[in-house]
Amino acid sequence: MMPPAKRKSPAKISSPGPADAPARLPEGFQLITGALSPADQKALLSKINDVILSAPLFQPRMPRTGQPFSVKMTNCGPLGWVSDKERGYRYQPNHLETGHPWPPIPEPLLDLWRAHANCTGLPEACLINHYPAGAKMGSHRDQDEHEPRAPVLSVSLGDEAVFHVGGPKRSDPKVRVTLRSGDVCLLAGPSRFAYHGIDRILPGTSDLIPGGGRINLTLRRVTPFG
Ligand SMILES: O=C(O)CCC(=O)C(=O)O
Ligand SMILES: [Mn+2]
Repeated sequence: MMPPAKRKSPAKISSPGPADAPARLPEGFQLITGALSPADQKALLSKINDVILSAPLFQPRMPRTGQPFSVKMTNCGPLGWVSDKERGYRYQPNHLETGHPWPPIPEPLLDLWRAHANCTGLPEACLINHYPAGAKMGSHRDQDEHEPRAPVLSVSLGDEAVFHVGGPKRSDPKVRVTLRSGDVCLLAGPSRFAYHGIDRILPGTSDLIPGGGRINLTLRRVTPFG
C-alpha cells in the first residue's frame, strides 16, 4: 500500500495550485483563442508597425531604481502608459522621448473592444509591449486606471507566451495559460485587478513577426465614463 501523500504547504506561486485546491481562472477572466485570423493578425501588425514608426518603442524604467524593463513599449490613443525613474508609472498624452501626441488607436483594435469589452465607452490608451526572446513581465496589477467598469483587453501577436493570472492578492494561487498569436483575453469584472504577468516567451512558435518575438496590445479606459 502507498503511504498517505504528504500535505504540501501552499506555494506562493503555484500552477495549478496546492494538490487539494487546484487554482482556477479568476472569475471574469476570459480567453478568446483565435479571435483574429492569420490575415487579420497580419493586417493588425502592419498598423502597429506604422504606429511604431511615428511613436518609436522606448525603454521604460522602474520608479526610483531606474532599472530597465525587459520589454520595450510605446502607445497609441489619447493617453499612453509610461514609466521612468523620476516620475514613475503614469498616463500622459505625449510620447516620453519625442514629446509628440500618441498616434490614434487603429480601427481593428476598436472593433475588438466593441465586440468583446461589454461596456459603454471606448478605450483611451493602447499600450504596446514588445517582448524579444528572454523578456518577461513580473506579476503586477493594472491599477493606474480610474474606471473599474472597463476591462483591460489584451491582444497577442507573434511568439507564444506563458501568462499567469491569480487573484487580487499577490499571494493568491496563479494559473498559467499559453497565449498564442491572435488570442484575445480580458481582465474583466472581479478579475479586473487580478495579479498577472508573463513568465516567458516561447521563441520560434510563430512566424508572424520577422525575426521573432511577441507584441502585446492592451486596451485600457483610463478616465471615468461620462
Ligand atoms: O503581455 C501580456 O500579455 C500582458 C501585458 C500586461 O500585463 C501589461 O502590459 O500590463
Ligand atoms: Mn498588466
